[in-house]
Amino acid sequence: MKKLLLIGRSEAGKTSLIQCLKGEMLHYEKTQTMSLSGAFIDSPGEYVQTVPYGRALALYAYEADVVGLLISADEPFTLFSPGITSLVNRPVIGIVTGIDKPEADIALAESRLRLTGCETIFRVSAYTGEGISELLEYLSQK
Ligand SMILES: Nc1nc2c(ncn2[C@@H]2O[C@H](COP(=O)(O)OP(=O)(O)O)[C@@H](O)[C@H]2O)c(=O)[nH]1
Ligand SMILES: [Mg+2]
Repeated sequence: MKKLLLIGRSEAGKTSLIQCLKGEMLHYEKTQTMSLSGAFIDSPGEYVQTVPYGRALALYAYEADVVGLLISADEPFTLFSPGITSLVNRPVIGIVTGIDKPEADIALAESRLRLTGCETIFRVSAYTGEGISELLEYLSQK
């Protein structure tokens, strides 16, 4: 299993996605700090929302095999700058979360992820489980 670091704003669905990937029941948990859970590294949304913490994320990427940039399908705007995947010397995948949401605009979220430099993009819902097996399969490849 590749070790995955998840990055995205607060409420993007990082913690729920990890619970879902691990086959756990979803339960709300505020992410206070960087946390390692099996093959998954969760990060607080505050880390992408402020510049100094953002630098910390680039360092945490060294602990991971792959970095996932998350955008919830109903986010009104994105915090990710164009081309940021070039800051990290690990493969970066895009993950659109919350594709089950009524306000979801999956194509918009996906185009924002492409602008960051992500080439591989997964579309998932931690609620319905859609897209989770594709992501797990990617992570289980050597
Ligand atoms: N509809 C829907 N809601 C989700 C999904 N994933 C997370 N949520 C909800 O979005 C909120 C924030 O989720 P959380 O995982 O804590 O986000 P984090 O701040 O990025 O860790 C919670 O109320 C979740 O129940 C999803 O796939 N679909
Ligand atoms: Mg969280």
